[in-house]
Amino acid sequence: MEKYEYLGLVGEGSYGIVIRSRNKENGRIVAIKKFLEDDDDKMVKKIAMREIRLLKQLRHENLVNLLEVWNRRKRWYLVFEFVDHTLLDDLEQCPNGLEYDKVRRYLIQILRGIAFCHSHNIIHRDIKPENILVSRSGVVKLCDFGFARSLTAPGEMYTDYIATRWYRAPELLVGDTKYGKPVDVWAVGCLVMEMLTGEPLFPGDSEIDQLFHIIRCVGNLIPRHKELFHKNPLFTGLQLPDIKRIELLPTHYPHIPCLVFDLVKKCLQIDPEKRPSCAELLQHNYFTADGFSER
Ligand code: 38R
Repeated sequence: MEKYEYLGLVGEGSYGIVIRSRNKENGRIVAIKKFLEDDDDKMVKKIAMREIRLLKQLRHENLVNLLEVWNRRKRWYLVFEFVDHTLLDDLEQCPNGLEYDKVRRYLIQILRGIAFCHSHNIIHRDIKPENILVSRSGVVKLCDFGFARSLTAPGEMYTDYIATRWYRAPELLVGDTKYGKPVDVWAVGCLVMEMLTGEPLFPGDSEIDQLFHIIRCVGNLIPRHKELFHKNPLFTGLQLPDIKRIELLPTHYPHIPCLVFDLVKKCLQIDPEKRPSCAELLQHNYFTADGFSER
């Protein structure tokens, strides 16, 4: 711990804080994630250990690298490589959306990172601009993979899950416990639209508003999810709209090329079973048509 020199605070969240630091022995710049105190909870420790082991195994060019871990005075400290900025910073810099080529370069790397995790049966569940790191040379690295959930899971109800709701799949919103890898594919669809337009696609201000945004845009829930909605105490007394015509139409986004629009529509299927896998998305014409994915 003493070998690190404090450089500045880069992030703050329900997990704790992220500090940019310098390793005094080798000059390396790192990001230290300092977790909130884990109040003697053996479960928290057990899950933290398992997750750390997992992160150490998950080595991929598009995932942030975990360098070191320590526990001191009931707090966990995770030392990661430092990556220049986040996609959130990029979006703040470009309020009208990112350049078309940049979106494609970012997206292929995001999908490669998620595909790798999915091949190890890990679901991220919290894909959002802040969790996508971008190096100065344009290398994209996902962070926070599957970690937040496992650490906060014990004692915390599924429904007060703290992740940003804007990227949450309909199955998570209605409280389906049988969700899986398609939740990450949904988030990718939301993210691509945001990269292209500069605006979040579904900026819901509550759980129900989130569902309304989604249904208005991509159509009615599947029967199983409608049933879960009506059984969920969170939505007592609330009605779902019945949509006849969906609004995610290319005519609403005339400046978005149809190849990427087709990819987004596939990610945003209301039925999770119909969404393609990340590996399939990587074979989409958007990446293969002009030999881009080989370059
Ligand atoms: C930056 C740069 C600017 N803002 N992070 C990933 C680790 C990391 C973060 N490595 N390099 C960075 N670089 C924990 C930020 N902010 C940021 C990014 C992610 C704040 C919070 C989070 C979420 C994982 C988390 C540090 N955890």
